[in-house]
Amino acid sequence: MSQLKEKLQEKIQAHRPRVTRLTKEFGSVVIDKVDIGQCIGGARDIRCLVTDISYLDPQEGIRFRGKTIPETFEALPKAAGSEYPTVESFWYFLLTGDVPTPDQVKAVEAEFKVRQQVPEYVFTALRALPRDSHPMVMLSVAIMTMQKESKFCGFYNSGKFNKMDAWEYVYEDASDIVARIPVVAAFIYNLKYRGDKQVAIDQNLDMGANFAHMIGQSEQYKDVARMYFILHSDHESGNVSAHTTHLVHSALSDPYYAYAAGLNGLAGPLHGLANQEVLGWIMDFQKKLNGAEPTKENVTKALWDTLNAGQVVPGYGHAVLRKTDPRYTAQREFCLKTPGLKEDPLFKLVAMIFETAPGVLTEHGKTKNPWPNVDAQSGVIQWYYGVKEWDFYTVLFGVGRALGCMANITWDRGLGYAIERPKSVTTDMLEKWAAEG
Ligand code: FAM
Repeated sequence: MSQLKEKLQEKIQAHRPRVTRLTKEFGSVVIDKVDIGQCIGGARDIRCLVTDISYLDPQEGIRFRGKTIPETFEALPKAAGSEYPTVESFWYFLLTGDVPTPDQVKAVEAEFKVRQQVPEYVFTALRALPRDSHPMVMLSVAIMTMQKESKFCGFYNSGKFNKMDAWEYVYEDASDIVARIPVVAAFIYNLKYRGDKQVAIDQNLDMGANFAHMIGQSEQYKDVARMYFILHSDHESGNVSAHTTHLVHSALSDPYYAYAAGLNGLAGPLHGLANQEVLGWIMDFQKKLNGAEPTKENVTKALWDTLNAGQVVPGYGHAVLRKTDPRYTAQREFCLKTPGLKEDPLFKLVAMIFETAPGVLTEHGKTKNPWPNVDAQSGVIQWYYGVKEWDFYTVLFGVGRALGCMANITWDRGLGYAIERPKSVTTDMLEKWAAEG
């Protein structure tokens, strides 16, 4: 058993009695109530999910295992020659809640090198798809194609399945998916945008650095990849991709089925696809400017044009957050400290939208949160480094999100969470309860 798996076993075993006690002794303690608005309005704010991987405070933003984004970056061992941690060290941290030692990180890196071999049939399947398929379709298909590798499914069908050990097989699948997904993403990028010019894995590089290498990127982009994958990993469990993954896995569908479903949710424009939409919005705006300088006035007009056309301003608003997303801030700070990037015209335009959009959205008066979310900033960095194919941006999100979703379902099985099955009601019932007050 690997060091990480052993540590995880220890943590899961220590945690199980807490859940048993809560269920047995305190199962009827009320922690929320539901109104008609929430029932019709997407279950907003209802407390009915549990996860210890991350927690989202509306004012403060995300905490991974109790740490804010700056605290997480500060605490974790860094990649060689970099001020950013490796994705592998973050994976250890998300799964166990412990900051790993450099040796523990090395062990995960070595484990990922073994796991990251993607079966050749996955590439054959991807090449058989129409080349103009959206890259999120390709990513989802690749994950589904690998389902036949599932160790969890094998365990289930072995006749020896039991609830206590099931998490170990989820952990195996989860680790395989996390290790392989950047390799698949790089393959898709090279297939779609670089004439199928494929690059072999560099066995000496950590996950983020190897992804940069495989898509033909610069030394600096290695940190971009590390930062990007970590920032996009988890946002507690109610968001569409995390919740879908949890829901599908709750039926004991294996991690491949579950994460492909999560990715399909991430591909929606109100969720992960928003970063692609942001770039699309900006490019349309620049086209309309026809060479003129962007100003506060013309940005304001463009924002109102979007709103008056009944569309949302992509990259702004959030279901839970009520302040600027710290994932936006982390990326903005990266831009500000990177020579060249802070003078980049696209960065300046995004910064001007940041100055303008909250006021416009407040005046518009609909959104509960006029501040930017993660997607408002992420495309700028990719564009600057030459990853200009913006329909690929959600794939990058999907690589990062695998970390959170896979850590979550490993724990779901460790703690034996039930199949999810909320209750539905009819409109007649709602009207009856409404009349009764
Ligand atoms: N532009 C215009 N209108 C907006 C808006 C925006 N950016 N954000 C919210 N609204 C509207 C929303 O459409 C709703 O209008 P109706 O009452 O006519 O339906 C109203 O404001 C109230 O919505 P809310 O309660 O503030 O937000 P929701 O919780 O319903 O939705 C989002 C949250 C994220 C789906 C929504 O803010 C949105 O559509 N934002 C733009 C898309 C985006 O950036 N998504 C990415 C979210 C991100 F964090 C992620 O998942 N990656």
